Amino acid sequence: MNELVDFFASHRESVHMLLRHYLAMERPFLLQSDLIDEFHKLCEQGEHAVLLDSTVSRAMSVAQEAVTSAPWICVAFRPSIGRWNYVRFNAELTEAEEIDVGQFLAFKESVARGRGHDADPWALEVDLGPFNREFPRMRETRSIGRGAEFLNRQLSSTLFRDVEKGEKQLLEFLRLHQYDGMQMMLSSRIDNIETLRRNLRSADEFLAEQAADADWDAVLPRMESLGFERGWGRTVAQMRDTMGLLSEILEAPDPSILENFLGRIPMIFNIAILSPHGYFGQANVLGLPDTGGQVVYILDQVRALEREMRRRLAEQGIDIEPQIVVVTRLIPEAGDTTCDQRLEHIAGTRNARILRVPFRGPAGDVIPHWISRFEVWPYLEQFTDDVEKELLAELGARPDMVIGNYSDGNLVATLLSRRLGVTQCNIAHALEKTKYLYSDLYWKENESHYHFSSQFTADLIAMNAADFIITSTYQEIAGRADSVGQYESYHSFAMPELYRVVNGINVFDPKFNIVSPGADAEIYFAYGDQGRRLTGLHDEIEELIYGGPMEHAVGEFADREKPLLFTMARLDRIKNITGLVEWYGKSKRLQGVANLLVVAGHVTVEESGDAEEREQIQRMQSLIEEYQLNGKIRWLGMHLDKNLAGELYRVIADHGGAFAQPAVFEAFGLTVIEAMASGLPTFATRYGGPLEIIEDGVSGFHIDPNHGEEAANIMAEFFERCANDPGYWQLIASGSLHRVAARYTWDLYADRLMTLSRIYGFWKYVTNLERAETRRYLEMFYALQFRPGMLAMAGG
Ligand code: UDP
Ligand code: LCN
Repeated sequence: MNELVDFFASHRESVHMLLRHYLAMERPFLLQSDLIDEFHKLCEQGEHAVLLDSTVSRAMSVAQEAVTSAPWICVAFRPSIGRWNYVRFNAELTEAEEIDVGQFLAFKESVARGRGHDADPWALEVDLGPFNREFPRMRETRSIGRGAEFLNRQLSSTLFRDVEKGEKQLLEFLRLHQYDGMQMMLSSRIDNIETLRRNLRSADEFLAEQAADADWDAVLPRMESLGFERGWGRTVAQMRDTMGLLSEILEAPDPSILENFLGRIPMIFNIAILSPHGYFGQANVLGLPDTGGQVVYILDQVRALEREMRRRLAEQGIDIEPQIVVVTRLIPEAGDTTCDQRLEHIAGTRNARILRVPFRGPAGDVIPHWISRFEVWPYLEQFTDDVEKELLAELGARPDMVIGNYSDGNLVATLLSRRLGVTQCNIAHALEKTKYLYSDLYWKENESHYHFSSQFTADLIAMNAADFIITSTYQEIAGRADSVGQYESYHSFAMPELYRVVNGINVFDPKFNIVSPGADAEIYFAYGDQGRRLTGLHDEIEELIYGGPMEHAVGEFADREKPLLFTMARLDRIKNITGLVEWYGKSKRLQGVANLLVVAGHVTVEESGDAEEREQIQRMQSLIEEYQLNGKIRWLGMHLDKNLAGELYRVIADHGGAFAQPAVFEAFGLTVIEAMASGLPTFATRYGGPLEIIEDGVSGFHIDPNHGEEAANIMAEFFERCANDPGYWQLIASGSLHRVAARYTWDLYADRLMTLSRIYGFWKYVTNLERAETRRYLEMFYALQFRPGMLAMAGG
C-alpha cells in the first residue's frame, strides 16, 4: 500500500480527479463494481489515461468497498484472498495514509450514523487475534480449507520437538480410548515410551508367527500381556499394519503416516447432530418454511456416516454398533409431518434416529407452533439443558463428537460440547451475513425481523469455539480473487452501537476443511442408467409435465417438441425463480427454443403462510400475465417427493432439456449437483457454491443473476447449438456426470469426515490447555453480549 500512497503523491492531479469523481456520486458507500466502473469512466477521458496501467489501476482492481464523507474517502483493499489493507484519502489536501481495520470500521460507523455523528470511541472491539498468536497459521491461499493436512504436517514436525512431552502426550492419548468401560488400544501396563517401543517389537514378532487372518480373540492373551487392547485391527495382518504405523511415527513422524494412524483409532462410536430450526423430518417437509437442503444434507450425511463408522470399527476388530442421533425441535403443531414425534428411526440406517425436544417458554410451557429461524434465540439455552439430558439418556453415554448445523445448531453444539468436553464440528450451510447487503451495518433497521445482533454474535462464538469447521466449497471460506468468502466476511465488520469486530475469524485458520456433500446416489443417478430407472413413475411425470389443468398447476405447454428448461427451489426471494421467469418472459429467443417448467412453492397465495412466499407467488402470477407466457410455461406449486424429483430430472434429460438455478446467492446448491448427477446440463448462479461446482462450458454454465438478458442468451445459445449438434448436449451431460462423480459423493464425504474427527480429536487433546484463554473470552462474550440481547428478545 505504500506504493499507492507514493503514487498518490506523485500524480496528485489525476488521483485528485478520481477522488472527486467518487465524491461527486454522493453515495456514502461504494461497492467494488461502482469503484471499478467509475474508474474506467474517468480513464476514458484522455487526460487521465495515466491512471490506466498504474499503481492506482492495480489498486482499484482489488478495492472492495469505499466509504465517503467529503473530503474523506476510506477504501478497503483486498490485494489477495483473505488479506486486507485500508487507506484513507483526503480529496482536498490530496493526502493518503494507511489506516488499520478498527479506524476503517469506526469511519464506516460514523458515516452510517449520518452527518454530525462520530463513531462511538468506547465501542466494544472484538479481537480474537491475540488468542491465536501461539497457534500455527497457514500462509498460502491455496492451503485454505486444507487445515487437517496442514495440522498433520505441523504435528508431525513439532510433536516430538520436546521429545519427552510429545511422547508422553501420545502415550496418554493412546490410553484414553474406552467404550462402555472396555479399554482399547493400550492398557496401563505400558506406562512409558520405551516399553511401548519394546512391546511393539515383541508384538510384531509374535504376530508374524500367527495366521494372517486370525482375529483378536486368537491372539488376545499374549497381546494383553504386552499391554495391547482391542482396536488395532480385525485380523493379524491389519494389527501388524497399524502397529507398524505407530512404530514409524515413533521413529520419525511423517504427516501421511500420522493421518493414516489417527484415522484407525477407534474414537468415534456415538455422534450427536444438532439441527434445531425448521421442520426436520423424512417426509412432507421440503419446501415448508426454513426447511430445505439442510435436511436433505443431514439425512444423507447420517446414512453415509453410519456406513463409514461401521466399516471402520469392523476393520479395527471392534464389534460395536455406532449410534447417530439427530437432535431437532419437537413441534406439537406439526401439520402432516412427523415433527410432533419424539423419536423417529432414520430410513436406510440400522440405528440412527431423530430425537425431537420441544422449545419451552420461561414458565416451562411447551411452545406448540413453528418458529422462524430468526426467532429461535431465546429458546436455545433451555433447549440445550433439555437436550443434554435426553441425549445422554438416549445414547446411554456421552457422544464422541457433536456436529452443529446452521447458526442455531452451532450455538447449541458449542454449549453442549463445552459441557461434555467433546469434539465440536461446525457446518454453516448458509451464513446469513453475506446474503443481505450491509446486514451488519444496518442491523438495527432489520432487527425486529431478522435479529442479526443475536445471530452474528452466535456465529462468532460458535465458529471460534469449534474444533473444526467443514465447508462445502472453498469459496464458502474465502471467496475468490474477486469476491469475499462467507466466513471471510466475519473477519471484520461493524455493527454500530453493538460492537466492532476487528478480528473475528481468520480464513487461514487450520480449523477449516472443505468436505463437499454429495447427492444421494440411490435417488440421483444418470438418465442413461436404464436398468435403475423408475419407469413406474413415468405416467405420473408425463401428466405433471404435459397434462392439462390440474390442482396446484398453472399453464400448459402448447408445443411439446421443445426441450424443457427446468427449475426447482423453494419460492424464496433469494432463489430468484421469479427472476428466471422474467428473463424468459423478456427473451423471445429463449422462448423460441425451450419451454419453462417450474416446480416451486404454491400457485395461490391462500395456500401459503409465509409472507415472502406470498409476495413471490403474486409476482409469478403477474409475470406470466405480463409476458403472456401461457403455452410456454408450466408452474407446479407442489413439493415433489425425492424419488419423483429424481426421476423427473432424468425424464427432462431424456428430452434434451436443461436445469436452471438462478439464485441471487446460493451457499452451496444441492439441486445443482442433483441435476448434474442425473446428467442434466445445468445453468447456475455465479454467486456462491455453483461457481465452484460447475466448470463453465465443461460441466455446465455460469449465469449472472444481475444480468438476466445475458443469462437468457447463454441458455438460448445452448439450446440452439444442441439443435444443430446433438453431440454438444451429450458433451455437457457427460462433463456434469464426471464432475459430480469426482468431487461430490457421500462416500468421499464420510471417509474424510471420519478422518478429520480423529485428527482434530487428537489436536484438541494436545492443545486443550492452551485454548482455555479463547474459551474463557468466548464465555464472557456469550454472557455479556449474547445473553442480554437474547433476554431482551424474550422480553425478559
Ligand atoms: N426439493 C425437493 N422437492 C421440492 C423442492 C426441493 O425434493 O419440491 C429438494 C431438492 O431436491 C434439494 C433440496 O430440496 O435436495 C433443496 O436444497 P438446496 O441446497 O438446493 O437449497 P436450500 O433449500 O437448502 O436453500
Ligand atoms: C442451505 C443452503 O442455502 C444451500 O445452498 C445448501 O446447499 C444447503 O443448505 C445444504 O448445505
